[in-house]
Amino acid sequence: MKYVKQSLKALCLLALTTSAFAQTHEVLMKNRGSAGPMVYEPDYLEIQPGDTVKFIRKHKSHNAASIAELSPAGYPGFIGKIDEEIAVKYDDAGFYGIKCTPHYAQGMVMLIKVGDATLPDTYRAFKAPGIADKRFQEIYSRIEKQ
Ligand SMILES: [Cu+2]
Repeated sequence: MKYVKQSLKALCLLALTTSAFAQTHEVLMKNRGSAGPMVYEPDYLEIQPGDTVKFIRKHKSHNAASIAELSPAGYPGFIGKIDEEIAVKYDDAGFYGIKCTPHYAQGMVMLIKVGDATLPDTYRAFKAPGIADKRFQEIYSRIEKQ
């Protein structure tokens, strides 16, 4: 019985440490993917507050930058340099739009959901340039079906 109790205690400790560990999620910046040319893969992530997203340079001439209109109020945002592999930590719940600065209108965008959040109506109403709008609307309808 003592052994069982100790095992349970160990299991609980393990569970606690696991959930306390922030994760790092990798997103590839690519010239072409399954969704067509100029993509992030994946184009949608659900992460927990404290997690980090790392943008990996699979192909050249891309970056990752926040989209002011598709960020929670007060978010300072960031702009990665071209070909820079940046790691961005997300502490606050909400939805965060990401764009590749040179390929924004070509639809190189993605969306990150942090923690518990509801997609704001302003996101859906916002018209991103070129193909980016179509890709965002497609991501939104995918979220709705979940
Ligand atoms: Cu790009």
